[in-house]
Amino acid sequence: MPILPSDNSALSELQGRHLWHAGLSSCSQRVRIALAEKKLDYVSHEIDLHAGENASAEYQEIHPKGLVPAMVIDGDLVIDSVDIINEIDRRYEEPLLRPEGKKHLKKMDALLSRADAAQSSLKLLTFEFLFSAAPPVSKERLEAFQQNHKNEALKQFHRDVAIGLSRKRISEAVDCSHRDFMHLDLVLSDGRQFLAGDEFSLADVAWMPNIHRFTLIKWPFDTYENLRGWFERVRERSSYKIGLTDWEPIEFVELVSPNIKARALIGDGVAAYIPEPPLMFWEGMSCFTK
Ligand SMILES: N[C@@H](CCC(=O)N[C@@H](CS)C(=O)NCC(=O)O)C(=O)O
Repeated sequence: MPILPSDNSALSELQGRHLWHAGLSSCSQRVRIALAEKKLDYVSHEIDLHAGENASAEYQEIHPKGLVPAMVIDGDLVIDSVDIINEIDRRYEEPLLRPEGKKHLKKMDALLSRADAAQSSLKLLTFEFLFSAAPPVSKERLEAFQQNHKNEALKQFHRDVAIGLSRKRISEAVDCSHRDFMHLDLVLSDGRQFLAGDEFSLADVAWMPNIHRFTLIKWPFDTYENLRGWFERVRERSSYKIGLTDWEPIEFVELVSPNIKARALIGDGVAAYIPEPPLMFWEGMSCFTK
């Protein structure tokens, strides 16, 4: 159900497009890319996740799970990035970001569900390899988050991160991501230009931030040749700059990059967790459906 019923009258009275989002959030990047593809402007409400702004009472009245992104379009609240980009495409048809024909549409939807399911691995690996390369969040901030946020699963995740993620969880997340990348590589192996066919679609929008994120943590993409070629193509689009890199805090990326490289050099980078030998094709099934 993409449009959420909301008791918040301040939201239902909002006209136009309003987006609550964060610069480095991959789910927010999806939505900004879709908006850029459609050349749609919006009122930006930036939420500083690092400062724990998503734990404020005010924000939790907007997004019931206290996550970003959330979007209001003419008073209708939509959460979950895949639902938001679908809703944007449904409301604003030009250019249409879905292929024609039921069969292709079904394939695009499957790729969108897979991108949605990939979020938990992406998040875990982001905290493990990207955020851990930055100075730690203060104890006071962690405690305030635990006190103020109502999303128990999210709070548990932050507690797990604070004490250190287990090798098993890291390996599982790496394994799931590797399956996804093999699957995407296979999908592209028939020579198509984009994930759902020869036209750019929401499937590309959904996966662009994920591949970008894994490049930041130095995931070795050499073995997925088709996927690498696809990423080279999509990163040329203006929406990649407008929706993604323009919002990425460059100082943060520059700060963590040497630490990520150093961790890789001592043999504990993300590449060290990729299963060896590579999984077979038939094992490229999503972790979500397995
Ligand atoms: N399924 C949701 C996932 C949203 C989500 O996990 N958002 C992350 C940022 S990408 C978040 O808000 N994290 C807050 C936190 O870790 O405190 C979507 O696609 O929008």
